[in-house]
Amino acid sequence: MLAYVTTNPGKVREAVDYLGDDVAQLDFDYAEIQSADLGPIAARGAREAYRHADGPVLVDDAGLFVDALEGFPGPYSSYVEETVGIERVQTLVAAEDEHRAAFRCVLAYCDGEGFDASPDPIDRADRTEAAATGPDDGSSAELPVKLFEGVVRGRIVEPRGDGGFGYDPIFEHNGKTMAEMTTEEKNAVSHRGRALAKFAEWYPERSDAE
Ligand code: ITT
Repeated sequence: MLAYVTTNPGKVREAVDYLGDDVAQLDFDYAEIQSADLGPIAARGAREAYRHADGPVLVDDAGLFVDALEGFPGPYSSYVEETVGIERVQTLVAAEDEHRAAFRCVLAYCDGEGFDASPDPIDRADRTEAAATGPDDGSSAELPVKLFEGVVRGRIVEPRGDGGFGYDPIFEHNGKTMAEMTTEEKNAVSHRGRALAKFAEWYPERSDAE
């Protein structure tokens, strides 16, 4: 059983729809470090969650990156959704000439073991961002983490649709907002769906080897 680490039930719905019942939510709120990239945040979270769960974990860190706002809210998407709200993000972007944006998702897998060389990025905690987080507690900084990334491009529009979660009502891709899509339709094109596809291709070999 693989623990999908998130406090967000919307993410779990999409992960279970894609990966099936071999995954279960682990409602664990890991510390999110400050970084302009999602990778180091997810990697650090995966190490903390692995220590907590004592078994294989998959951490999901995502965000909305608006072109006209130099990628804002990016890694701060959760805080911005809670404080400002998605309607005001939409108003802010509507005032700009450029409405294009990207959703990004990084899945970080950790099971305490190392990884063979592969095209997917592996975070060994030797990044400068990791160094910037200050002294680690020393117990797991060396744990390798494998990262799977997915991106979808679209544009910010007035809210439409009741499905999905978070910024979905204001993010349009191919004429539909993500809140107007079923979970399956969203997974077929979304940042999370693309990251899950990469993970799902790799994971069977790993779990067979256990
Ligand atoms: P966890 O950290 O516990 O997983 P979270 O919702 O805070 O839950 P993130 O930090 O990854 O997760 O989310 C960043 C923000 O982006 C948050 O406001 C989400 O609602 C939003 N978000 C993430 N994935 C999304 C998606 O597929 N569609 C719409 N909004 C999404």
